Amino acid sequence: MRLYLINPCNPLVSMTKVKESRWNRYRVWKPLSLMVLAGLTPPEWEISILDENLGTPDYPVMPRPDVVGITAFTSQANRAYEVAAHFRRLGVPVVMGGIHATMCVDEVMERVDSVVTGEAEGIWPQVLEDARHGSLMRRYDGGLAEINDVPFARHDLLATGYAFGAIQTTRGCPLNCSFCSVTAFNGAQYRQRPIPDVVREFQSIREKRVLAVDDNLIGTRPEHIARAKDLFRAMARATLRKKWIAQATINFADDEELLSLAAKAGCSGVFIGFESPSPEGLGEIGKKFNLLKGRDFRLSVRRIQRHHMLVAGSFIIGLDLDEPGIGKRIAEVASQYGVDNLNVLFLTPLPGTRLWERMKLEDRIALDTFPEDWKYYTLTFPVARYKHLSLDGIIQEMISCNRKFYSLPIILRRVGSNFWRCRKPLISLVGNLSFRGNLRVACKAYADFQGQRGNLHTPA
Ligand code: B12
Ligand code: SF4
Repeated sequence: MRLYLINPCNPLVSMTKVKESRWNRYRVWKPLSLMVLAGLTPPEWEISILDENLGTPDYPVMPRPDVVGITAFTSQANRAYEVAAHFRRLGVPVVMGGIHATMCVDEVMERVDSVVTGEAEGIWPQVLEDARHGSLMRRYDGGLAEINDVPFARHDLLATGYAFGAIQTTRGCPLNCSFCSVTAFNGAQYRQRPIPDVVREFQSIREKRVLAVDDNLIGTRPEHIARAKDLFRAMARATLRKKWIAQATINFADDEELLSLAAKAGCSGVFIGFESPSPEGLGEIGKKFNLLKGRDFRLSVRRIQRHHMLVAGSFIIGLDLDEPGIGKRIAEVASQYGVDNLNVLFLTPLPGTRLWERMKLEDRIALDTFPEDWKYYTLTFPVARYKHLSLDGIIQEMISCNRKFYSLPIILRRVGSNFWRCRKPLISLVGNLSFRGNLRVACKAYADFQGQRGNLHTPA
């Protein structure tokens, strides 16, 4: 039995163009969901994982599969349907799962043979068994998996061409920020995989660099932090010889022992969601957690950097309280905090989130010709109507933010300071120049977007 597991591309996302530049290897990330599904698949199936981010396979010349499984974030949904249509025309049953299938079941159900909602661990072997007998059901629900059942991902199945391996050590997040799908999809309970499993899986990864995809590797409560410390100790003991990066909340900086253990375990950088430069903004999106204990963000960032870990900060433009000038303000605040890289995204109502419900109710979702418009839900296009910012206005704010943070003199100052403190100046320089280089591409994408879809935006 032949199984194709497919990760569809989104042509609007520059990272799909991996063959155009060697540097793009650093922008494509492994589709871990498919590697986990492969880990759940019984041995009688011959599995191919096809990641369209590495180039679109020539499906017509490939051997006919018995079943096709497709994953998709919302931004990949259009392409997922094209791929599904191709295989359905050949009479091959198509199953789709993942976040978009879970949040938009009816839409997906119209375009594939079977939809799997939720996490797949408890249900995927059953789906395959039914497919083998030609008795696929229209819908399966995996719910939330028992975390000990998460299998080792099949790291051996993907082609080379990625700079980073991927691993997941926890699922779920209690914070439930209004714009984020994680709590709705993976639940509010923070579930942790057994440490020996994580360490052994780490050892099976080929790449020297690894992305821990956890939404928050360290968690928010004392018992979470204690587990993170145990994990880091076990990783250090296992001498993995890997450098890894992860996402974490800002409380990472609160515990010197945690920082020191993370560094010893190989952590080279963290991605932290600061989201808004103002406390009111954090209140609006439901992330007051960032403000606990009267936090000094600059000091927190410094503490992390002292352990030779880089800090990438993420902010959102387009909150209801954001007014003209917000772009420059974010760039200034990110520089004050001292982050090494800045990633700014447009506030985007993703289906299934609290923000989606609110914006829908207020008739503020500007791009709503679905499924076609899903391709713009990459957080790099303004798809909603914003309170104080017009379409042109919010795009200008984004451009001015990035131009300010990534201006050459400021990059040189940042990298110079890293050099002085012996903190990975080369990586910092490459990261900053790559973001700067992307600005031109982004401006072209905004111009195309304004030309094609801009007329739909009227102020909120
Ligand atoms: C790693 C990651 C990335 C990587 C992607 C790597 C990759 N190719 O998969 C990168 C950094 C590239 C990325 C990019 C983006 N991401 Co992202 N990302 C994540 C993150 C943190 C982890 C995903 C992961 O690997 N999980 C581990 C695997 C094992 O879990 P899983 O994917 O959920 O898969 C399970 C089930 O869903 C199910 N399943 C999944 N697929 C299938 C298929 C079948 C057939 C079946 C049966 C079951 C099934 O089974 C799996 C095992 O239980 C999630 C947050 C999260 N917790 O999911 C956000 C998340 C998926 N990302 C999100 C977003 C918005 C994006 C971007 C659009 C914007 C951005 N800049 O972040 C871009 C998309 C770019 C594009 N191509 O269009 C949103 C998606 C929401 C939505 N409705 O689409 C999430 C949920 C975060 C959030 N804040 O809400 N992301
Ligand atoms: S943005 Fe981060 S902290 Fe907020 S709910 Fe999502 S995963 Fe949790």
